[in-house]
Amino acid sequence: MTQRTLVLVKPDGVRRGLTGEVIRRIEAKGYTLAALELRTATRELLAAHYAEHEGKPFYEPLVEFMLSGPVAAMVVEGERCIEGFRALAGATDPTAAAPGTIRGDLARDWGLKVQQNLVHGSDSPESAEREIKIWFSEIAG
Ligand code: DAT
Ligand code: MG
Repeated sequence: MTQRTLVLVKPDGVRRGLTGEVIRRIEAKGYTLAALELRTATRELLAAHYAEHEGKPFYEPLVEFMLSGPVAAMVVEGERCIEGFRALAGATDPTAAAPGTIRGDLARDWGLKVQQNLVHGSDSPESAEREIKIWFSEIAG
């Protein structure tokens, strides 16, 4: 089942020069890029993107962090790539993320800043469809 998923290299990843490393891992896995753009998010875009987390204690710091610099937004395509990219990314908490994963190898907990975990990947087909519409309305559908 070929799927599309929304992947973001978050501002920490772009700042640290890890965009290429994330893309390398995606391509090495056999997935392809259907869209790729360096972009500075807005509060409105992030409110839509992170709607499920609104009201949680980490929501405001997360949004501020996501506004702190450009993100590399991409649509990744491939067989079961939604689950597949989540496996490549590793656990949300970079300290707990397994070695071999993007977060496990490259991210660390910068003092309770779990949000600085380098990448985002959609967590379900419904999320992927919703998020691709938010970030890449021109190729959604
Ligand atoms: P994921 O990015 O693995 O899908 P999520 O959707 O639960 O994780 O949360 C979105 C982001 O919010 C996550 O990448 C980092 C941040 N976050 C989640 N839980 C957090 C927490 N307990 N403290 C601080 N930031 C958190
Ligand atoms: Mg999530």
